[in-house]
Formats: sequence, structure tokens, C-alpha cells
Amino acid sequence: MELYLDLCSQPCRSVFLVAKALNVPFEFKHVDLAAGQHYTEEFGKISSMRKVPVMKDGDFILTESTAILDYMVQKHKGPDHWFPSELQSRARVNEYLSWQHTNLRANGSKVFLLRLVFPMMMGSEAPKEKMDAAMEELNTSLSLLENYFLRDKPFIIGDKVSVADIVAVAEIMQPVGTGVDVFAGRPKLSAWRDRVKGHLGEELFKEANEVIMRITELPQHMDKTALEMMKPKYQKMFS
Ligand SMILES: N[C@@H](CCC(=O)N[C@@H](CS)C(=O)NCC(=O)O)C(=O)O
Repeated sequence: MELYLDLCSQPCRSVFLVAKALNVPFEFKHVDLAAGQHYTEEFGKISSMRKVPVMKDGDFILTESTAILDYMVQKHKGPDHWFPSELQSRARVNEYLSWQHTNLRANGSKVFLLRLVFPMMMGSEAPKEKMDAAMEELNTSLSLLENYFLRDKPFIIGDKVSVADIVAVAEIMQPVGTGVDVFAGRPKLSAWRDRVKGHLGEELFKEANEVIMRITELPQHMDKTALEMMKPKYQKMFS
């Protein structure tokens, strides 16, 4: 199996962490988004979507992190709790995976884009009102993760960790990488993050998050040609 990933990306970190946690044998194919490698002819042959993550298993190519997670868990039957077969626990995982795209993932990414990418593409800090609105939306998503999905359980499905926790942790690290303290005043969320980290192991958690934890260094060594190539897309998005 080949996994095309850039660990600065949240869905890529989810796929990487679950693959590692389940001991799925895979070849790590680095697609450097900041260097525009997803626009190359070579990557275009793998996926015309031009996004990561992508999984290639023999001739079978799959995009979309949540579909890849499901495929990996089904193929490499690990402990059942990762994506449980029991009806209601499985439904809880799917509930989180359906919710996150337009909530924690979207709102974490928005904060990430405004704090890190906006200045690179627009040459100034993001307007305060845009930043405040994005932070408010992120906080709403964090509260829903705490108060709806976690409640007083150790993990989203209950006593055991599942792919839903891994996806959520990977999402949270996106704004954290840009210096937002999402855990301030949220002891329940911090304790849950520590449990997930404990389950994965300190070393794997660190390996998965190394790139995002150094992401603020990106503007200093971003490839200038790639930056110019990406500007029109982001300028349209931000304006
Ligand atoms: N819904 C997709 C999202 C994939 C996605 O948006 N990937 C981003 C990185 S987080 C990407 O490759 N962006 C490149 C671009 O849009 O130019 C998933 O969950 O896999």
C-alpha cells in the first residue's frame, strides 16, 4: 500500500496515525503541498483531485480520508474498537466523521488559513473581524466536541479509542500549530487529548505532529514559484 501524504494536512495526519496504530504496512509518499507537488504531472496520474491524502493499494486508488480510514480498518482487521462492528458504536464513529467535515475540520482550517496563509498570500495580517469570527466558530466546534461528542466518556464511543478520536485530535492540532491554545479553560478536552496521546504513544504522536508544530517556519522557506502559483486561488478565497 502507498499513502500519499503531507503531514501538515489534518486528514493526512489522521490516515498516518491510524495506519501506524494498526501496523498497516505502507510506503510513505511525501507530497509537498508547499512546493506545489500536488500540481505535478506525476501526482496528476495518481489523483486528478490534486489533494492529499491518497491511498494506492495495488491498482486501487482511493481519495477522501474517511473512506481511506474505513478501507484500512476493514482490510487490516485490527482490534474492533477502532471502527466498531456493533451497530450503535459504529454509528457514533460515523456521526463524528460526518459532522467534522463542516465543523471542527472546517473551522480549525479557517483559523489556520487566516493566521498562517493569509499573510503569505495577501501581504498583511488577516482583518481582526474575520479572525474573531473564525475563532468564535472554532470555539463552538470545540464546545460541541466536549459537550456533545465526549460528554463524560473517556473517548467518543465510550471506554475505547476509535478513528473518530484520531480524526478529532488531528483536527485540533491544525490551529495549535499556529499558536492557538485551544485547551485553555478546557480541562476535559486536555485530559481526552492526553488519553488519545497515551494510547498512540508519545513517539508516534510527536512524529505525526512534527510538521504542524513547526508550520510557522514555513513562510521563511516556502518555494517562491509555488507561492506565486498558489496566490490567485488564495487571493480569490480571501477577498
Ligand atoms: N475531504 C478531503 C480533504 C482533502 C484536502 O482538502 N486536502 C488538502 C490538504 S488538508 C489538500 O490537498 N489541499 C491542496 C489544495 O487544495 O491545493 C479528505 O478528507 O481527504
